[in-house]
Amino acid sequence: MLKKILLLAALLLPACFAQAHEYAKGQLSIAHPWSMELPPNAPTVAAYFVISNKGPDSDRLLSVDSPIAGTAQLHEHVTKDGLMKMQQVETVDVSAGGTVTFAPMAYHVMLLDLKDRSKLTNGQTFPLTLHFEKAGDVTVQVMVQKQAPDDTPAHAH
Ligand SMILES: [Cu+2]
Repeated sequence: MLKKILLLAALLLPACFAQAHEYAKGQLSIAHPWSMELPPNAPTVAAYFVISNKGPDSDRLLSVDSPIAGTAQLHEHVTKDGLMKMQQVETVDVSAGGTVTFAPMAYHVMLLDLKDRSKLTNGQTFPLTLHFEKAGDVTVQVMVQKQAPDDTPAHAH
């Protein structure tokens, strides 16, 4: 019974209200950066977010970095010979008026050579800086969660 009430309360709350965090720089906005909580010995950690470009000009994500990792790469998921795998990409284009979703099984930031695991548990956040060709640098706080946000990958905002 209690569970039902809690579920109902959760449904009545707009999903974004409880955990919305969004960053803006120039024409760009970066919505809800998050990462899945992993076992403490996980060799790599992935980060996800949604980039929206509200302006008339295209932009490009050139690279990312985080103080918690020695290396941060941009990755994509591809299907090759019937196998799903991920591979590094040089840059990610964000077209004028476009949206690029970083999500499991899609584009993602891969953090390797982890230096500080203290922020990698549920409810914590860690900084991630995105370097854009035109908008410049945007530092966001990545929220570590046990589960993917309900509205992944298509975030209404
Ligand atoms: Cu990856």
